[in-house]
Amino acid sequence: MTLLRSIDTILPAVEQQLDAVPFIDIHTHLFMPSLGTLGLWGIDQLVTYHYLEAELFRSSPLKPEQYWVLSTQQKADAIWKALFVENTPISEATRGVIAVLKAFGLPTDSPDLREAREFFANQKVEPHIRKVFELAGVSEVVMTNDPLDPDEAPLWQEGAERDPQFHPVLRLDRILNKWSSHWHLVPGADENAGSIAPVRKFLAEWCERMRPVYMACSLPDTFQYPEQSIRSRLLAEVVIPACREFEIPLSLMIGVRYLVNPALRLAGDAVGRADLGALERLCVQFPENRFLCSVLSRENQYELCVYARKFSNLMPFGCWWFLNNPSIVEEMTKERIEMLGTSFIPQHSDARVLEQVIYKWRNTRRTLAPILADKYALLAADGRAVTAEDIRRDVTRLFRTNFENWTT
Ligand code: RAT
Ligand code: ZN
Repeated sequence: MTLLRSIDTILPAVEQQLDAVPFIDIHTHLFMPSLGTLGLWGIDQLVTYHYLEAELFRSSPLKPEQYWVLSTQQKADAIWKALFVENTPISEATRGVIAVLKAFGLPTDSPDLREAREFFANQKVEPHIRKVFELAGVSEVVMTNDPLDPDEAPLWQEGAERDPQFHPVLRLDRILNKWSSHWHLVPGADENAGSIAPVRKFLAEWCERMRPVYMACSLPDTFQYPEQSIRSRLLAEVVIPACREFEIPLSLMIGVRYLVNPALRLAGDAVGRADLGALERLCVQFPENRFLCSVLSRENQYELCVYARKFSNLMPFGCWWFLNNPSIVEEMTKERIEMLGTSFIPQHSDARVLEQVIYKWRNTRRTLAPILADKYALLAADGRAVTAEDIRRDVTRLFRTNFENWTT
């Protein structure tokens, strides 16, 4: 096996392995085909992604109230005109749409979306999904499945057909963050969650029905544990024991400031620095549980790495939402490698629209190649050259086995 010593030989080898290893996308908002219309795909959905909706109002006189009454096609037309025709699409989210169009050989500088619409209208969803995964270099994606979503729950109850490329996740936001408006949907539960047995039963039934690879919740920047709240009690007495019983991790996505601008709806959330002492206490109090964790604030990233060094039941993952920009991904990934080696999960796509996995994973590979290559070059300079096999093992651990080992 050839020893790679200089950056000139290391970088192409890293690029080759990043291309060759199929990744597992550990958090998306995509849906398996049997969940039908919940799954978003195609040009109008790509262009009306909430990241782009947030950008629209910075480059168009349109007001949110004028925008929300439009049809999806009209919304996409407004965004295309403002962000792609009248302006150069150099932001991360706009550039992503361009990369997807290019991947399918569609025009990237067209004055309208006609040709792209025609192309997507001619695709059959199942083969299209397989093609998209292939282009993105992902073998499987992990969904976000909410048992209290009135559109989704009945489909599971009717026995939605499984798809080996889509793994379910039991999402708990409505239970943990919005109990007061959802408790009545949990049979036998009460408003104060005074009796926890019905909630335990509810989660157990859903775990058996869905067979999730983990449970998950997004949490505000103000998240505290422990505290005097229904959420804290449900976490300690229902969710965490259920994760132990079903031997699955709990994923915590911490740091959202919900709806700072309600007029923007899904695009109206912002970010805040969280007190990761709450995470420390969870890791200490529940050593038998495994926690996946992604924090939204740039200022929290370093602490998350330090905690991961202290607690082997904590797995940092992803560069999430406002962090998924090359400059920040670079900074975070270097820091994580320096502090954790390969014992973390560098990225997930958070795709809401199928074809987004193409650009998000290409961008991840592009950003990560020089970072990994630099680390190997430093290692070689310090006395240990690497082989293509070493690189493959590391890439596989980062983008596959760290997740597989935690969830199976
Ligand atoms: O990145 C996003 O699209 C956010 O809106 C959230 O969905 C976040 O990823 C979450 O899962 O809560
Ligand atoms: Zn998400």
